[in-house]
Amino acid sequence: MEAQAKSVKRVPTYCYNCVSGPDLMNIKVVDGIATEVEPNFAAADVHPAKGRVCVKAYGLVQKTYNPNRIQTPMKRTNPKKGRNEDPGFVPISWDEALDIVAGKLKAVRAKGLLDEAGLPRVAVSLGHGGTPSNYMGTFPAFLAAWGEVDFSFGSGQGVKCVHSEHLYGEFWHRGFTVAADTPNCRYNIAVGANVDVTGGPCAVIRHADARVRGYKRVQVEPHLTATGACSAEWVPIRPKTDPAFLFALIHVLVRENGLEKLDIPFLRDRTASPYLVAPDGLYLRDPQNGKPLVWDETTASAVPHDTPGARPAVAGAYRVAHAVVVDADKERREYADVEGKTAYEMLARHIDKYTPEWAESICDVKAETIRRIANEYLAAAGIGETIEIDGKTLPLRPVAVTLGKSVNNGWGAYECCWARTVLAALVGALENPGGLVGTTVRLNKSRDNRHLSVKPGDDGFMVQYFNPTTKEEWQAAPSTRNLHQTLVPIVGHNGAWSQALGPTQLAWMFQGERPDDWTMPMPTLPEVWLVYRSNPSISFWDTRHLAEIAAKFPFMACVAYTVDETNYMADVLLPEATDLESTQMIRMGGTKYMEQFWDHRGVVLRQKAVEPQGEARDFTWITTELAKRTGLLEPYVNAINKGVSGVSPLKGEGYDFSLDTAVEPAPEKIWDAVCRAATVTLSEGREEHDLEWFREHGFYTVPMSRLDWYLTPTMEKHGLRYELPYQERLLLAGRELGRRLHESKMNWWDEQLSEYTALPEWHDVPGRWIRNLEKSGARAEDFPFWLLTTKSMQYHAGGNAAIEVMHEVAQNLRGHAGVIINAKTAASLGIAEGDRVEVRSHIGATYGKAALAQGVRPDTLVIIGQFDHWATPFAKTMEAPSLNSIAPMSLDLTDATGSGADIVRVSVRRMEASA
Ligand SMILES: Nc1nc2c(c(=O)[nH]1)N[C@H]1C(S)=C(S)[C@@H](COP(=O)(O)OP(=O)(O)OC[C@H]3O[C@@H](n4cnc5c(=O)[nH]c(N)nc54)[C@H](O)[C@@H]3O)O[C@H]1N2
Ligand SMILES: Nc1nc2c(c(=O)[nH]1)N[C@H]1C(S)=C(S)[C@@H](COP(=O)(O)OP(=O)(O)OC[C@H]3O[C@@H](n4cnc5c(=O)[nH]c(N)nc54)[C@H](O)[C@@H]3O)O[C@H]1N2
Ligand code: SF4
Ligand SMILES: [Mo]
Repeated sequence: MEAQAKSVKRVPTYCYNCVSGPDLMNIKVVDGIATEVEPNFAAADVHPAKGRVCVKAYGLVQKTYNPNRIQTPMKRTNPKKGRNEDPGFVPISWDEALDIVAGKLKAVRAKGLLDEAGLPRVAVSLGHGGTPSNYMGTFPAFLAAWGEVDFSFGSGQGVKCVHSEHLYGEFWHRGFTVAADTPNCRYNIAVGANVDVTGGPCAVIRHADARVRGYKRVQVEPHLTATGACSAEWVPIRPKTDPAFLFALIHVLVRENGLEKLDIPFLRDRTASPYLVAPDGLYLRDPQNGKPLVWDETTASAVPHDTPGARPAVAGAYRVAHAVVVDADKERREYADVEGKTAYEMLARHIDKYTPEWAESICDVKAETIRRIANEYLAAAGIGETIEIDGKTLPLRPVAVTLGKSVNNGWGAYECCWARTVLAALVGALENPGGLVGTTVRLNKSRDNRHLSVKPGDDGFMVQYFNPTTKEEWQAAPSTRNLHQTLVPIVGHNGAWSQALGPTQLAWMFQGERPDDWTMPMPTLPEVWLVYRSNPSISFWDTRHLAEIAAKFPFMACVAYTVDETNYMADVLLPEATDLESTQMIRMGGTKYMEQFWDHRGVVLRQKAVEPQGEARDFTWITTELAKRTGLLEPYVNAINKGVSGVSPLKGEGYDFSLDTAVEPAPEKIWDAVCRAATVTLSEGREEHDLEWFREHGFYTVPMSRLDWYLTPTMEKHGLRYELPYQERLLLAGRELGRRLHESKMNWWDEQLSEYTALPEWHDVPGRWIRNLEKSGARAEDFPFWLLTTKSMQYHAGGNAAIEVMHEVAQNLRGHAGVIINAKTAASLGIAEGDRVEVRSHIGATYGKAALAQGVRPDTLVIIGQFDHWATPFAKTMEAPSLNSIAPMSLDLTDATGSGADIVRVSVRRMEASA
């Protein structure tokens, strides 16, 4: 075919369909038709995966030519909405579609951005871990021009993503997402972190190289994932007991090995270990300046933590002549001749009871295994070793505990995140080469450089932007439907990310029922709901019910690829030019989730390799039309000029590519300006490249030092400490939040308040799921199994479920589109390979084919991915089961950060063979 073709070209572009991107590729285009996805070897020297993409990207050709695509704007003709109501979508012109949407938006604007409940009249839902922003062109500039928007209605990204890690990781070490420093790591305890499957080609190559080098990965997970299979050891832990396992590891380090074997300089200088804690559990502070006190070994006296020349004691208890503590609401208490224990001492005493023998019965992991793993971890940490990086000598601490999304959410997640970060701190592996490193920040600025987010704050720690819980400032009337500022201090208020990481299930649940003692304004429905690349009716919990709630929204417009279970309720569908048909420039390089750690940073262009199908239009064109039709052209172009959608401001020192705010800019004009501004800023004025240049070259990078991978040198530079191991701030935030809620006569968040502890205690985490089903009237013994979910290499959440070839390749995996059951368990239930089974929870049932395996705990079932589609073309014919159809949305299963886990108690039985 190539030989006879008139034209063959290779178009460089990116894939960013899952959060592990961007990855670089070429699209082979033969006579105007995309025929193949190929690596972009021109990027081999800069891209960590050497210019390669994963299997999912190879589906993009079929995605483009999928006959089931929405190819013209559509409007709904059936005013009734619901799963059993055919929407009656009919094609309309772009003019009509844009006028309908802009008309609704203008009507809203005329009434005011906020409604009578004080909530934004417009809500926007974007899916899959923020990846839509890599496809929605200038839409962020439109949102900026618009003003208040509610991002409350989540899709499962956020609260069932790696949620607690996002919040606590960013709080402790600016690690919105946290990874091992794999290229230097020697020992990785991966607790449900399925990174060979989910980390994309950059993670796969890093871990493969590390294996060759001889690193050891211990996979702690109830079933054997591909990641587990590629690990040195698999520890099949009982679901939801991971905090106990991790606490026992700390016990072995602290109680059985002791401080002398740990990284004393790191604990002393970079953590709050020496801070003295009063008998009431608060930091002892200097009566004059309020600074936390430490015990100075050189003068044998209590001094403020930042006293020059002091040598703080890490362990021990000391008598302090005079000190104060500052409790919730700034209540000050004075102490004379009081005993202060160091924070490390508090930890050591606290962890005493959590022995490996204690953990064994909870986790179903042998005490000797736990003890051995802890000791292997400590030995591999090589405390005292150093490494030279770009001319600087840094500690080398090649050990890391990594956490996957299912231990990172819901009850137990705080304990897991705390324990693994403490494990890193104890051996000096936190943000040092070889150890545990954050990849990016989202709740803090600057979002492109987490080092710039490190600024001195209170008590010798980094500045933190908690939502206020003081009497004067607490947000008693929520500003969003998921109550993020009202209920979750740690999520902060940094724009869309803080909002979207609020307890999004509350936004859904409280549209139906609210707690009896709800005293806040009644939540309203948004008047306009915009949805892009997100399918909450498949990806959330209790999805059948969720779809019914979505059906009540008065007006919904979706930028759509195919019909799906969420936009089935839409009033207008706008067809978008997809991955290979449209243009956008984004940043790449630096450090970014999941394991993108580069030696370069730069920008990459996604470009129109082929003409859009049908009447599909570039999202930037759609956005500009909406801005024009809503009268927001000027603020919209202004936002673009400020760099809201591009990668850098279009005007800066020594350059000016800014666009005329009075003129409607063509998409090419916008991206041309962005290309120029990006290259001028990246090269510090040395180079300027336009859109034409990028069409040929694809990307532009400048070198970056690996020193930027690690935060500790920056902390050192500022003389700051990590806020570990003791959590006074969280304790006080919880106390104040409790007072505010109780003053408002609300007790429905009390269970969540119990999570605010300075040193987390084990509580019966798995028992919460059992109590939840009993509370709803079901009997625990009727649901004897755990049902979990896991991801597969072939799917990015539900985003490519409509692409047939993905299903075809996924069939090569055991258990895809089925229910994975331990072979012995199956035999005892009379279930054979391939039998159709019913998996039932207390809220419903889901059906699929049994896939028998040895590599899964006898008490655990697993369903891969998120399926059970009923509207998405092709996907709905797959008859694949889904955990989401039968896992409840519940306040009881929501933790203090507002997240929940993908897990539910179930029964399983063989369906009678049909005649
Ligand atoms: N059972 C189970 N549930 C899960 C998970 C799990 O592992 N198992 N994972 C959870 C996690 S971590 C996350 S982040 C969420 C993600 O869940 P969501 O945030 O809902 O994201 P996706 O499933 O990727 O959304 C996909 C939607 O985007 C549409 N789409 C795909 N390509 C295009 C395009 O080019 N243009 C347009 N306009 N639309 C497009 C698809 O048709 C689909 O409707 O799911 C969560 N839910
Ligand atoms: N191929 C692919 N890659 C992706 C995505 C995708 O959809 N597809 N999505 C991206 C996104 S949005 C995210 S959030 C990340 C998620 O990345 P991961 O967290 O690596 O994703 P999962 O495959 O869901 O892995 C979670 C594992 O936890 C296990 N697990 C469940 N319950 C427990 C428990 O109680 N204890 C322990 N120890 N393990 C448990 C599950 O069996 C599962 O294998 O992946 C990203 N990368
Ligand atoms: S890992 Fe695969 S799907 Fe995700 S961005 Fe990279 S190439 Fe695309
Ligand atoms: Mo996610």
